[in-house]
Amino acid sequence: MAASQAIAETTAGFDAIVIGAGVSGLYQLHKLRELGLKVRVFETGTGVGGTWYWNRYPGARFDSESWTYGYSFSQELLEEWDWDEHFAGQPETERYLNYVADKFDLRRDIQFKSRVIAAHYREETRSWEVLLEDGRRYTTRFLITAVGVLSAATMPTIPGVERFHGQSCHTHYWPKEPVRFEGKRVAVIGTGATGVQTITEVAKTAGHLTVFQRTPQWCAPLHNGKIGNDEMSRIRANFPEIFARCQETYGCFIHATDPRAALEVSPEEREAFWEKLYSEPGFGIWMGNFRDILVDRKANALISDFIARKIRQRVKDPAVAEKLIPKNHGFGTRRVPLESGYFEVYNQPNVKLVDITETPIECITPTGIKTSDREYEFDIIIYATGFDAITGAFDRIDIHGVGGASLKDKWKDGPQTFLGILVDGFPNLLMVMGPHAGLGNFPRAVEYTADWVTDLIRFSCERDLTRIEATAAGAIAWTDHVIEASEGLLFTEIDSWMTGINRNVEGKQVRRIMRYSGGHPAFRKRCDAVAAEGYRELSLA
Ligand code: NA7
Repeated sequence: MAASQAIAETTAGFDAIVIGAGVSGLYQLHKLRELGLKVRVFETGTGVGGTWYWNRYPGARFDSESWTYGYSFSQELLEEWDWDEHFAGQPETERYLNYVADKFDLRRDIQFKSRVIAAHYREETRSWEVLLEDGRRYTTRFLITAVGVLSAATMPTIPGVERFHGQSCHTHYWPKEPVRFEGKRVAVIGTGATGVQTITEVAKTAGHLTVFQRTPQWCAPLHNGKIGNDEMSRIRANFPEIFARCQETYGCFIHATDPRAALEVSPEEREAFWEKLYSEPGFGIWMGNFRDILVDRKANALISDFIARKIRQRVKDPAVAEKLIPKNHGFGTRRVPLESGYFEVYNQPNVKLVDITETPIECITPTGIKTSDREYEFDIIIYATGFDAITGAFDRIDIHGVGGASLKDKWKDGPQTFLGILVDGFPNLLMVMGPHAGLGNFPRAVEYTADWVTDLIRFSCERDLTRIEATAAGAIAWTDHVIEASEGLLFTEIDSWMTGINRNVEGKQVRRIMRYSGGHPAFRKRCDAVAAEGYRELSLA
């Protein structure tokens, strides 16, 4: 780059800077362009896709139906794109997001290999100064985070990780070049949704696979399948109904909670319903189950018992089956991993399960892993050890608002936001899928939130308003409401990324409410009301 160009860039002012070119960032860019704004997206990676750019690990795929996950905003796009599988793998999804980026000519406003490391609000100019890792600085009126909820990967704090001489990798940072497992001794640490997918795939070809499990999971079958031309035509014809249904459900999935309670129906009816759900594709067993399984301990114990029986049927060695059945949390109180033959993996002669609650890992050695009872030698160690979820990606950027206040400090005892979109004390900062927004079928919520953000910016531009901020009272009220909405939900009593726990990160050992649990329809209703009343609940100047 010529020096003059570099200087020009250093001083360039944007109307909006978006951090991240994943599902949220791409759509937000497209929307802001419609307003005619000067927008720049900064993306750490060398390509678009976010989650679907980074997570190339073996077996990475959707647990959402592909045709409910794609963007809904463009009829043309819906007509042009054919999904290959009901639950697309990472390569297909990455191809899709690249197709979207090309179709809408998004790349010309995306700056790749550009990690944002700091953002400081300047009151004098009502703008943000954004600093990249390579030292370049930019200014912008609006700063929009599209950093994802599971993008700050965390390595385990096991001594010796850096000493291993073989190949090792966190699943999130999986290399673009294929990794071969034939004849290799492979270890996987971690059995969350990622570990479950990785283990199932690696076990197919590894010489030997050893799984180091700390907490087993209540996994349920994915039942993936190919989508033929006729089926894709039928899906396409149904898109209006499909998206309308997603709008009505709690998590924006096609699966809606069954209005019955597990404890109201006869044991036979209950069992038959669960058998049906277990045999059907996708999250029905979690999101389309009886209304009480995630709030009532008895109902939860019954569904947990049902799934435990399934695990015992599928795993031949009863001792191994017992190790694979969770004992410290009930079904659905952590994110349910969907699997395609996961439990059967443990019937293979080339797979061994190590329960590290019995024999803890002491260290990683140059040749493998040492537990309390023996040393293992490996060629490859895979860390499927998860993320500093929801606030982690924010914590990794040095964000300062009015008077130099740090966002990380503000959120040290848990996030405080208005609608998961704005933060008091941080004017002109807007978050797409920030903390205390609802989780679920991500793109459905992304489209709504990015539209809401765009409408707010349009409203401000039309009125020459240059400072948008949540009020402290508004943020307190939303935070209280988020906490209230989670009361009685069994997941709040369990350690997981959904309650902000990550034992590998300092300060993330206390359970917190990290997301809005009132459901997407309620979330949208509240956001719609704020907009309909001319954003009077915000401080605008
Ligand atoms: P998760 O669900 O947070 O799983 C991480 C796994 O790694 C989990 O089994 C952890 O055990 C384990 N872990 C983490 N640190 C260690 C150490 N130090 N030693 C041993 N085991 C460890 O992350 P995923 O990537 O699987 O899934 C994240 C989300 O991405 C997923 O829910 C989907 O929505 C997509 P633990 O359970 O903490 O005992």
